Amino acid sequence: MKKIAATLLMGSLLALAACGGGNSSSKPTVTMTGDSFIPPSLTINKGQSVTFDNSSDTTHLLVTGMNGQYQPEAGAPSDFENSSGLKFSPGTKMVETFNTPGTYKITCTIHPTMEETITVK
Ligand SMILES: [Cu+2]
Repeated sequence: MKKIAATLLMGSLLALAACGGGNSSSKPTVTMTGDSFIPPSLTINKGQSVTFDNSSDTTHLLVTGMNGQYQPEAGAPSDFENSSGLKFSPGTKMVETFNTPGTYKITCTIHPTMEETITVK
């Protein structure tokens, strides 16, 4: 009798552990250093949000496009869709949602070497 109870307990503990493992718990984040994005590319699902985290001590102005040049990209979050850019002061974080499948390039008008590719499936 005691043995059965112990077996049941072990079973439910294992089930809890499996549930709490958290497969989808990692939130997509793009971190800005002084002159680059980490990681430089990211694949997400339609409707997912990406946290843009400027943990550097430099201001970044993000737009869609490449090589520091703004280029309109249909379907990208509207915050990136203007030539003046989305301003990230040092220490600023913003969350942007990608609702339309596609491949989006994001660059910084101050640091043209910064290029991020976000693929939305
Ligand atoms: Cu920058």
